[in-house]
Amino acid sequence: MYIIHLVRTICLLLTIISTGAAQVHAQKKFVPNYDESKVPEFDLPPIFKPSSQDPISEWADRRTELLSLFQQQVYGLPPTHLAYRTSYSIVESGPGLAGKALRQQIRIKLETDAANHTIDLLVYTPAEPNRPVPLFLGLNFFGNHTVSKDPQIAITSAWSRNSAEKGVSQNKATDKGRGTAASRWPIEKLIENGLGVATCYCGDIDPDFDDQFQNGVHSLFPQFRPGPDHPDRWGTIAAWAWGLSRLLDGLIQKVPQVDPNRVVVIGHSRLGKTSLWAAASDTRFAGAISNNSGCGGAALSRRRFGETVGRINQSFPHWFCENFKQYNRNEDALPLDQHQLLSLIARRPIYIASASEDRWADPRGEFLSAKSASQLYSNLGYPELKLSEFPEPGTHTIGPVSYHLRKGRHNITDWDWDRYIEFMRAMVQSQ
Ligand code: GTR
Repeated sequence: MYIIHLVRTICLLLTIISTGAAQVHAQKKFVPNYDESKVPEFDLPPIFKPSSQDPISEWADRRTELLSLFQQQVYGLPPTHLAYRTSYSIVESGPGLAGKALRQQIRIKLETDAANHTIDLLVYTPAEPNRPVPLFLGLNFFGNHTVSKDPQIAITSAWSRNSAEKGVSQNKATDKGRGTAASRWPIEKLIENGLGVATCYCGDIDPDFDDQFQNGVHSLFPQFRPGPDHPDRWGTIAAWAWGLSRLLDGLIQKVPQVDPNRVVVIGHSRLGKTSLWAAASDTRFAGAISNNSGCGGAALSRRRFGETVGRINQSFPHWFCENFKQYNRNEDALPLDQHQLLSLIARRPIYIASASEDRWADPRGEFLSAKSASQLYSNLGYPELKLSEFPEPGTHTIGPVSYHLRKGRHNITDWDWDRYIEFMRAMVQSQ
């Protein structure tokens, strides 16, 4: 009797100890690696198919293969096979920037038998352009009304993250948010340079929280909802990218002031991951700019420097598709890496931008990815990225593959935009 009791007690103690250890393990605080000497050795998966005899002429097939791998394993498939109806209306237009610009607000209505959903696009173009202008198209974080103090800009009614600084309470945007992101959107400078700029609140396309894909554009296609049984369906980044394509449709349909062949998609941080995926998925975008996009954007996942695949999937379980979670703490098993995402945008120009203090986004990993993709551009007959080594802060180089390392923190600043204007000019001149 005594022995049985003793054995039971020992078993119970062992269970308590092991459960406790598992909990401690699960709750262990994530400690990012910022030590270059601790970056593991790894082999990058090749851009060209290794067995190919003629990789350049087979590039189109290889590209299709890589695109489908990214869809299935990282961002998730968009519902390209499902029908929807679209209508566009210009809900407001008028002079902006004291008459230097034309402001237009376009409502894009998407409808299926299940639901309907609207997205609001804000467009500024020079007041009287001689010809259709090149344009930067990018999503914003807190609503169109945050990009400028212009009182005519409609305040979003979509769910917004609470923020005293952005004037959001109870998940509703208010007047107080007007112009609070203006430093990130130098509209006047772009207009003075003869360029257009268009933006839309990302939450208008898909609110940025984990709601099991009930709202936003996901609600249009309930039969295509992602979930454990459908681990390859679109997450929020793919939904945002799909939304960017719908905005491009709207520009083409309703804004003759814009040259549809010169729309460059731009984004900062999570929206930089999105701009890369949008340009990879939709070849109508003339080029792409990724500003500090980091993990799941331009940075190489295998480096595990700063934010990692496991960490991003834990913090933002809705951004990527379910399949991407297989690679949490298991990056070497990834059948691809982010330099191949950049390769999908070739031959169109790309700009990868880092900031020197933005270690979380792994600036060196972003550079190495751009460097590796630039090898493809060179094989396709374009000049390679001019930098051979990770450069000093303050360095920039413009070409078919452009790169800069701005001094400073995670942000998008005037210094960045000055380079993007140069990039746009170079793109126009090379066409
Ligand atoms: C961070 C996230 C990054 C980046 C950033 C942002 O919290 O870890 O991947 O996307 O947010 O979008 O500002």
